[in-house]
Amino acid sequence: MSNQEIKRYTVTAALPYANGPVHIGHLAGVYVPADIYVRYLRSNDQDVAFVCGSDEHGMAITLRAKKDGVSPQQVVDKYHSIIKDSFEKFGVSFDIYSRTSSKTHHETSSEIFKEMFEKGLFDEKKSLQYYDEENKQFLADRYIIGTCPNCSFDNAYGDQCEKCGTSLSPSELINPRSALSGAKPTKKETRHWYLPMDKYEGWLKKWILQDHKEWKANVYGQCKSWLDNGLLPRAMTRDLDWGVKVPVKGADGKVLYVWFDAPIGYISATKEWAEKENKEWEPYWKDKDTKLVHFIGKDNIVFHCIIFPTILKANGGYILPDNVPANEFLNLEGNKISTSKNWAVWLHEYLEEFPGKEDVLRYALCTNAPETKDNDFTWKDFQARNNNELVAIFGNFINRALVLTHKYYDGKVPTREKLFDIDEKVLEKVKKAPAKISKSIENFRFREAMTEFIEVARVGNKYLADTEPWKLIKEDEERVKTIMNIALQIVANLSVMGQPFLPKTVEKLNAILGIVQAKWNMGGQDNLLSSGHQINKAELLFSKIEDAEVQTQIDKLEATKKENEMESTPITPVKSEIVYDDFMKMDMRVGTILEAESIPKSKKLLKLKVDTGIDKRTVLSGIAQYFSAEEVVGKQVTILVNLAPRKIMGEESQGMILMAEDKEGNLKFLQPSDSVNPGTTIS
Ligand code: B3M
Ligand code: ZN
Repeated sequence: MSNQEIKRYTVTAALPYANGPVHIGHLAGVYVPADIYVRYLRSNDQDVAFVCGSDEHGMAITLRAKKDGVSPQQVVDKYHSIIKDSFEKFGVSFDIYSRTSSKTHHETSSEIFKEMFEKGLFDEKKSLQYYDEENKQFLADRYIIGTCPNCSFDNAYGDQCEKCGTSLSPSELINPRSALSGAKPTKKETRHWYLPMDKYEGWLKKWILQDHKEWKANVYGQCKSWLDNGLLPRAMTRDLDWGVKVPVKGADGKVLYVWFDAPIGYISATKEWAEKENKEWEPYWKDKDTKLVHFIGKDNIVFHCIIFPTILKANGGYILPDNVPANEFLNLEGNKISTSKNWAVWLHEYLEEFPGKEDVLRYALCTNAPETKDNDFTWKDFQARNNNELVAIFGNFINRALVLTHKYYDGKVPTREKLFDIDEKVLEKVKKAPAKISKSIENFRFREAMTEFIEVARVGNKYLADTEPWKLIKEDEERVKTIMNIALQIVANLSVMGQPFLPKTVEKLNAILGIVQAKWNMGGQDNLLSSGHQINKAELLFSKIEDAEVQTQIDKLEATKKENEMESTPITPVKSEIVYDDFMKMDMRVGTILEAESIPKSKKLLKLKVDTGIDKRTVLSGIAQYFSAEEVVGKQVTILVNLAPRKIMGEESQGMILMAEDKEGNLKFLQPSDSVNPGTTIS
């Protein structure tokens, strides 16, 4: 669509599952780019509906509810408010942040399903599905666990093996069991309504592969491989009790497939917003002069480029997405971000720990966004972006311009006299910037757009450094007036062009400059501030982030990593049960190592002389790879003294030193917390 034909924009951002808070991966992948795009459109006076909300149905929610021992509604109520609140505080400027458990959404999504059902657009199919007799519940794929046929991991899900990543179907699992009861599931007949995706394959190939070659390569490529592999009918209903009830007779106990209802959540949210704004919602979803853009992460491409458009196409009368600029994934300190492993920087925690630094995170996530490939967030890079760019270039330039204006002119913008070549060049660069930034934003290249924006500050910084008004003031006051006037025009331009990128900073800057927010089309001009205009007291827009602040965050992640490792250590299976009398046969004592020596030809053994309190005896122990002979002398140890003597490497060993083995296989002595007499019994 050319810009002239566009009357309005509907911009959607992926509905975050309300089963956990939002983290920086969500922000970098979806919400920061979406917000930059929308703020840019609004600064161009475009009519925009920016909609989002919590995705409150589906497996993710019910599994969390089961894990937390609460109801799905309690889960979504908790996380919907955390997510909504953190987006607001961070400054993502949704027109509405709704939720799919809303009445409007249930009505809208079931209406659309019913319309399709009545048009005969679904194929009804019976199938045998795994069923949990104890819970009287059909088991969705995620609720079936078993051994992966590919890697023998014994906790693979019915749809995917988390260990080797293989996509599975429940029938492929070896020894399947119910995640609800642990029991072996039975098979029971059920029926579902399938969307015959295969029938839309030809249309999709034309609509995407021919008509949307301009889509991002990562998006186009994923769509192409899905279409090349051929589409299969996909069930649009599930045997679950949490979700939008299927509005068809005889469908008790069934709900809409979450990926049928969730994207319709964009439409429901638009309806709710339009009602509040006393507007019509239809133009935003039905008028051909509306540009629809979906912001998502790469794992949602098929749902937004193939399934949802097919639903809209089948229904008829709806517009289709003009673009779906999906980002790749953001990793954290070299590891995949993981909600379940708490390996994340949670937005609500960031906002608490870095108050007033919302734009710093926006900046760091935008300049480092995974736009074409997965990228990595590190706290050191976050600190560097803030200190070396926002403080040292952007903030430093603006502060210098403001401070010098107060120092030389009591805060009034000085007149501009004769222009020199350096002045002309600088003003020419600033004049060209808005068009460059517009092109990058309109092509969803936000990293590039941000770089072009910060370049304007670099130009200003260099202009002052080259002209040195603080030296010139002593000899050529007229010249300094011109320099400071131009510097202030550049500052005002940073306010105009900074709106999409650093909204909170621009708000502060406008207050300092004593101006109202100018529109995008004012950008590039060299007379945004008229001579004599009074600017207010300067304040620092950014402050340095110290090493200690960043180290705290790194330590926090290290602690998380240790917890995860402890949790993920496969616990050695318990040995077969013994009775009390068996245990009482063992005579364990505290012993003290008197002497120790290595044994020739053995890397593993140390020959120890141990004072057992009963006698002083020789014990051979396989600890040589973990301890030197010198360092064990004097140590108190746990020794099994009534173990029958054994010949090892030609030496007789009389007893056994008990050791603990950690997850790396290192051995640790078992010692009393305080030293005791050798021979002290252990029971
Ligand atoms: N709830 C987000 C995800 O897959 C999913 C997006 C729905 S957008 C309609 O993580
Ligand atoms: Zn596997």
